[in-house]
Amino acid sequence: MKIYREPLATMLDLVNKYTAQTVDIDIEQQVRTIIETVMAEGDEALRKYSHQFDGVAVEALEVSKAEIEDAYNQLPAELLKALEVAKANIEAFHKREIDQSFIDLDTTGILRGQKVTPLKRVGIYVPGGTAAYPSTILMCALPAKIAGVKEVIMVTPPQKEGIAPIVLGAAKLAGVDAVYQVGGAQAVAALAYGTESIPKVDKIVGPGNIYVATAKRQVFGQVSIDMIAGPSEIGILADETANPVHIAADLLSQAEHDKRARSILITNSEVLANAVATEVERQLNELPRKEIAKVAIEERSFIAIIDSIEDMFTLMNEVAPEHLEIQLTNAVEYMSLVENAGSVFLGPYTAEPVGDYMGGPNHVLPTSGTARFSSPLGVYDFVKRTSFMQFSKARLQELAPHIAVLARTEGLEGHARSIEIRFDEKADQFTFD
Ligand code: HSO
Ligand code: ZN
Repeated sequence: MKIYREPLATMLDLVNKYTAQTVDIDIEQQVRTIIETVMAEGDEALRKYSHQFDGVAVEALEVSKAEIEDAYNQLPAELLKALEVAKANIEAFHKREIDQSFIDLDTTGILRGQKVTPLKRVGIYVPGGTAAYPSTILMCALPAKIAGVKEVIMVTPPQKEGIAPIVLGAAKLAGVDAVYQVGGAQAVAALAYGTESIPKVDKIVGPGNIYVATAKRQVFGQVSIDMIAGPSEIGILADETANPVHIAADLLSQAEHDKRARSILITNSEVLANAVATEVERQLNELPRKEIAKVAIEERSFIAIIDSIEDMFTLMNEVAPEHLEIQLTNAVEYMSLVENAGSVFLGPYTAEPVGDYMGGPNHVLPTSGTARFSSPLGVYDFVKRTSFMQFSKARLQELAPHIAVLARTEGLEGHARSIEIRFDEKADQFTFD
């Protein structure tokens, strides 16, 4: 693993170079065509693309309730137990995220407030193959259910041997209402516009490959989306009190996700930096997914040695990592220095995978520096707000001249009259005759 010992300014430049994003025009165009075809041809287009891209001839797009029930009943006991523990922890945390409606009655003659309403129907995209993680199904569906979403539906690419029973079992446990076997950009198009079999949704959430991500970007506006999730990242801030064997394992835990994953250690200890680099090499060779993790470690990851704790945080805030571990003494005291991070893991025993599975907070998190402006997936993603107000005649009269001035300044005479006419005696005497 590369070790840098450079001034802060040089390291900040290096970090920016790592996070530059690119757009692939060719994929943009292919996805646009797929979306237009699904809009025009509906289910027929979904079957055609499933055959072309997944090599599967799909009859019924919806997976039967009996198949889902069977899959759930056949979950190995140990796995079912693990999913149940995860569910309980995720629910306990996410219940704290519920947004309350409010009414403000503080001023006589004025009532105003905000009503929070759940989205009616949402769609979860679950990738196919080995990236079909049951944990992600819980992370997406449970907050939606807690928010009060009536219908949570799921799409996942068709498989020759049928959708994996663990995916279907996890979907049932998470309260998913219907599962459709369709993937890629065509599935996103179906969720956004609806087809004969698949109802259109208000929001699409969940991770996916570049085609899914591009499709989500293109249908945004027609529907809402959660975020565009990139490869996993972990940032670790540690000093000489941290254990290099643990830190190396944590860096590798995210590196094994993807060749484009990124693992970064920032430390003020040269001794720790060297020990972690050696440990990463050693543990990497023993990892079943070493082919993937090796590329992520060699091409996208690094260790930076920075002398002051403040500067360590400045650099990490520039990285804005999806996951941030703080392995410093009294870790929680450093939360005030954290500005940009998806989810923070404090102290020596909060290894990142605690959060991937069952710590409670969500694991669908902002990546690629987007923690600068966005948040973990949460209950708040599945609701919308509507504001309301009511004014008495006297309260309106106080504001009337100010409204009229602003309206006329904007050249909107009709706006001014709509207010002033309420104080016009002739209008008051109006009768139907
Ligand atoms: N670390 C991944 C989530 C995940 N890990 C699922 C294991 N399963 C992105 O946050
Ligand atoms: Zn993970």
